[in-house]
Amino acid sequence: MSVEDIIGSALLKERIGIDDVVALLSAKGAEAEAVKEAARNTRDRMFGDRTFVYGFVYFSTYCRNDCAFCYYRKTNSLRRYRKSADEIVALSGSLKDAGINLVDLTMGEDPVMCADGHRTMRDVVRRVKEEVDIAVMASPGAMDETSFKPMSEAGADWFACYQETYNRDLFSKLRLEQDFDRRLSQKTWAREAGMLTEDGMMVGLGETVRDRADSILRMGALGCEQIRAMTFVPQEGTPMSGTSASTSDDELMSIAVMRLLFPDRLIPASLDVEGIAGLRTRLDAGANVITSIVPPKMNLAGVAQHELDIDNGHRSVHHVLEMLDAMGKRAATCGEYNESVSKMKSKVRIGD
Ligand code: SAM
Ligand code: MD0
Ligand code: SF4
Repeated sequence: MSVEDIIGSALLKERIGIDDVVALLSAKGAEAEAVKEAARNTRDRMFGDRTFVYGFVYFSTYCRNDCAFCYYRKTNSLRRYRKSADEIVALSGSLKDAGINLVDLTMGEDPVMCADGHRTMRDVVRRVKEEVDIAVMASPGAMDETSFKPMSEAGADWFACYQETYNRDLFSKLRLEQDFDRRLSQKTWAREAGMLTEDGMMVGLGETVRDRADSILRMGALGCEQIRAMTFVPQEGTPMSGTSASTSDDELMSIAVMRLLFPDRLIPASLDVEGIAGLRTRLDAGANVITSIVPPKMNLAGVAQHELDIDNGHRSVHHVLEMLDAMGKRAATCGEYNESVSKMKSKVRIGD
């Protein structure tokens, strides 16, 4: 089938097989633009002019893991920080006041926060929920099955844990000494505990186009309400520091294909890859959530780009809202966002 025909089938909600997903992801030039245009129109049809905006609070950069791609892997030497619960509540409150819809509470697998069934992390979630009254995403890495119900009861609306790839061999080279199935189960355990879930894949770390197509289909089938693709950014001091950086083209095609195949999912445009310069291209590929909005001058880091555009304020809520306005879009209100969350929670999908 031609790319045009595959787009047509997707719009008619016909089942798209992996060969066709590979063809969409491989589209170039005018055909690639047609995929993105169809994705953008689908996004507009599903979500109108509203974009969801997520504040990012990377509250502890300590980690017990040694992921080959990550700046914060335990064997990298860097100055780490752990924010106090009071600081996290204050940061979350100021992000809410500035207009964000959700706070993404993210950490490395910090042994202090993970101890005793993630008790300290959970206390942070509970305090943010009670004192700030905002939607909360917990991104603590992998947890034991018994920690999910308490995390949900503490007030986490979302649980994010990215598989990175569904190619098991590649996974074992990236997430060293980590178990593929345990990480996959995170999404199921979170859903069973009543949370919405986010899965994600990384692009540009040695996977094939077919691997990407497979990851997209698997993430979709798993039923996660939010799915993402992020380009790998090589990090100093890691085994993958010498890997050449990719352009974001493959990420943009992945975003567009996810949107075409799974029209109602939330799909982020992360500021953590190319900073604010990468916002428009990602929204134009069909993303409907802006993530990794970070307040300046608070000594908070990004993940893939730990400094880019943070202290100059370009990843601030204010600047992002200005950019959205210039693109003829608007941020959703918290009321609108919370309504979407309630709707999604009422029909949590059980994966097939
Ligand atoms: N530590 C938790 C975990 O690993 O699940 C949560 C935070 S982790 C830093 C969040 C995600 O950032 C990873 O799952 C990965 O997809 C992404 N990431 C980390 N390093 C990256 C890099 N160098 N380039 C692009 N994305 C990266
Ligand atoms: C982002 N830096 O949204 C964040 C991070 C963790 N839940 C999200 C990868 O790009
Ligand atoms: Fe730790 Fe997450 Fe980085 Fe892996 S990706 S080293 S778990 S912070």
